[in-house]
Amino acid sequence: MTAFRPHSSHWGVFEGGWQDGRLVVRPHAGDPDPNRILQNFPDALRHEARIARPTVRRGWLERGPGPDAQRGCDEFVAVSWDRALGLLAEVLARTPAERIFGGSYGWSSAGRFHHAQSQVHRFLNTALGGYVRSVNSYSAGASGIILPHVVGPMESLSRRNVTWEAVAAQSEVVLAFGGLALKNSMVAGGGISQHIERDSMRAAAERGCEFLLVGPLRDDCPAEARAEWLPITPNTDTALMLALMHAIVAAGRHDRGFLERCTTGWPEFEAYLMGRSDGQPKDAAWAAPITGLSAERIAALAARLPGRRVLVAVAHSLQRAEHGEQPVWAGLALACVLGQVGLPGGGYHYALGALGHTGRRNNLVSTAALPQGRNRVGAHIPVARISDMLLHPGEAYDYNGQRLTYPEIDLVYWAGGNPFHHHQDLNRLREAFRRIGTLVVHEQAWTATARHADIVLPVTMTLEREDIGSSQTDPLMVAMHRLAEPFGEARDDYAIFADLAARLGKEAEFTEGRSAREWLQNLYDRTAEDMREKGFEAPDFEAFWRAGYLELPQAPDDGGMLRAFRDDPAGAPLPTPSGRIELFSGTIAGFGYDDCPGHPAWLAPRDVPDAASPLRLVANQPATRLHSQLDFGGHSQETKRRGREVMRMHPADAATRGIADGDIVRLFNARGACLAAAELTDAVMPGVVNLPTGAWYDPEDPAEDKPLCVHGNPNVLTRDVGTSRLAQGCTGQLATVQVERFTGNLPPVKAFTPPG
Ligand SMILES: Nc1nc2c(c(=O)[nH]1)N[C@H]1C(S)=C(S)[C@@H](COP(=O)(O)OP(=O)(O)OC[C@H]3O[C@@H](n4cnc5c(=O)[nH]c(N)nc54)[C@H](O)[C@@H]3O)O[C@H]1N2
Ligand SMILES: Nc1nc2c(c(=O)[nH]1)N[C@H]1C(S)=C(S)[C@@H](COP(=O)(O)OP(=O)(O)OC[C@H]3O[C@@H](n4cnc5c(=O)[nH]c(N)nc54)[C@H](O)[C@@H]3O)O[C@H]1N2
Ligand SMILES: [Mo]
Repeated sequence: MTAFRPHSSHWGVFEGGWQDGRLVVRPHAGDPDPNRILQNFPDALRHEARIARPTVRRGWLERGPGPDAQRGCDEFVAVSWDRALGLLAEVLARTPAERIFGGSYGWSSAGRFHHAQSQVHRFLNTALGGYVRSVNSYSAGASGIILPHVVGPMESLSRRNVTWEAVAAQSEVVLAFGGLALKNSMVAGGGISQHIERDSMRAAAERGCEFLLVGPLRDDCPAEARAEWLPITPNTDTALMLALMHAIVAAGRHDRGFLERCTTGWPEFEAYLMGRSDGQPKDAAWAAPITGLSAERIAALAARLPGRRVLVAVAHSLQRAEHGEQPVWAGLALACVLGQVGLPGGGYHYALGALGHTGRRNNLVSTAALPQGRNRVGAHIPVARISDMLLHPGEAYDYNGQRLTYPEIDLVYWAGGNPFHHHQDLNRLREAFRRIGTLVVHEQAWTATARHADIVLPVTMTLEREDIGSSQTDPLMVAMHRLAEPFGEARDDYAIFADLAARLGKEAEFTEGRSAREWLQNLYDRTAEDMREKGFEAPDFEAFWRAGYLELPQAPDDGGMLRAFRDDPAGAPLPTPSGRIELFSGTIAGFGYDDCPGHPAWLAPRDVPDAASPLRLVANQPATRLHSQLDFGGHSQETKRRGREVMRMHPADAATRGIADGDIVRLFNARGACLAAAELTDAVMPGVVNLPTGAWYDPEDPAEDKPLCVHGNPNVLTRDVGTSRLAQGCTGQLATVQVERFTGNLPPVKAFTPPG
């Protein structure tokens, strides 16, 4: 047994050592509730799915850059590093920065220096002058745009807001739209040393706090919360929120003082709510058939809320859907009607428990990040519009009050993300990638994105390099020691970019003359200096590295922006045009979008079940991994059945289709089809099926137009349309599908076998 050394990941701080030639991973001793995602590491480290050598697609090698329908079904040729980087430097040198898409969205790994997205952005800026970038996220595409218009920056609602400590001590009711699933709070970007959610919910429930879970899946709240489940038809939460507000106002139990003092636009919104502006009161009888909850149940729920310390929590998932802006805004309005905004344990929390970042205190010092240099290209897209951009260059579209035009792209550069995991309508994405000249991918493993690339460069896994792990919402800074030698010929992203920069005559600009170790020291020193300036002691780099950990000071739980505003609306106004919470927004109304009007509104979705696609698919975050990362690892694999991802459905929906537990099923709609293994459970409401994201896309015959994914990636089924003209966010959480028992010969899963 070798000594255990510290390392960190997005799903937890841990220590690793070697025993009998095998990596052993044990969670950080201080973590009260570690998770098993860590156990994906040992098998993944030397798995055959890892990329061993630089590789070039044969068609690109022989014919050069250009549109190619072979992309995704061609052969690959292994080449030397010198040849691969020589070819790449040549094509980069002759491609104008305005024609390079370097958005490179993705989570990559936890270390702050080897963070691949920062590396690729810095490289493109320093060596080439810039790139077309992407803005916003797949996580919070709609909320990231609407919240600043109506209340303030998203971080002030998610990361600096009501804490779990306050929930445990003070909340009386937590009304959780989309739940508070422990599987989700396992994860925090940059690393997490303490998973506190389970104990916080247990403490709150034991004190008598009521958790109300509004959502299609019963297990979106842990047993410790003792939650009451209100199974709601997906994408109808806005109707329920409106009906709750209607009932509270009709009973005269709304907090008029708060609405008067802290909001603007209540009269316009109230006229809509009560039906004076459109003739339709948004009452419980109206909402019942929309939401699938009875009018009595809605009325009873409304009666339970006023006068109590209620926290309205809205999950990210609600806004990753058509008109996703509305439940985010309507939830805020509901919290205003209840008047608890800014009080300890009450009010409004966006994305509580969606990640291990929310509901926490913030560090007093910031962790230095790799400087990214200056991007001289102004063009950008909302991140989820990538296929639209590649398929429709030169076309105009609406976004947040602007009229933008999709740029023409020749080369796409990806490091640290997996668009064949994160994007919707993968058949359309394949078509989009076939239009460009060159797709470059840095990857640790043969993901579908790598398989669709022209130049594939093997990179080290986090375990194979040193780094610093840290996040603004976790007090532990971790000296991530190297635990293994690089796989095959894999190199660090940094080393690859330094080599490329040298070939482009820009090495000094990119590296500033520093080795990776010297960058770590540089980043650490900036945090240490910040600490010392604030009166705290900080060891020098060598001492930090030897100790393995540094505890960072944290700010007190002061309730953040909303508390300060409630206490003094005039003295601490919100950063909105009125300085208040906007229940009617003149700015948004002024854009004139029919799919996002000037106040929260029920807008019936277009994507609703019909005879061809009668079931609603919930494509949520997976419990056994982060997105697609290390899907070939031990923990992710042990939960598959017959090698397939598991789709859960209600026994009643299974019975009418002759599906038994464990059967292989085919999910399909107009956009595509995939296989999965069925699990029957009444934790899923009738009419809904649940297939989480993250199973690697695995086309049975990649040469086909819309091949069957034999493994269970739900993004072959989801729609590639924006939330609205306001935010153009991703709508991948939901889709409509049909499901049938699969009776053909079961095709093998090839996703983890390297391409020939
Ligand atoms: N249908 C549907 N789709 C969704 C969602 C949904 O709810 N439903 N959720 C969306 C959300 S919220 C998100 S955030 C996205 C996530 O989408 P992504 O962030 O793209 O997903 P990951 O699987 O984390 O991709 C990270 C990739 O980086 C690679 N990687 C890890 N470390 C390194 C490194 O050091 N260097 C390099 N070069 N590569 C590295 C991993 O192997 C992996 O392939 O998915 C979105 N997609
Ligand atoms: N284990 C693990 N944790 C993760 C991630 C991961 O990949 N793995 N990804 C992380 C990332 S990047 C992000 S952004 C967050 C995402 O955080 P979320 O988007 O909140 O997470 P999801 O699991 O997609 O959705 C939460 C739940 O919302 C419910 N839901 C879906 N549609 C609706 C609806 O219309 N109404 C209601 N009321 N409920 C609905 C579903 O039942 C689902 O389980 O998760 C993070 N946490
Ligand atoms: Mo996300």
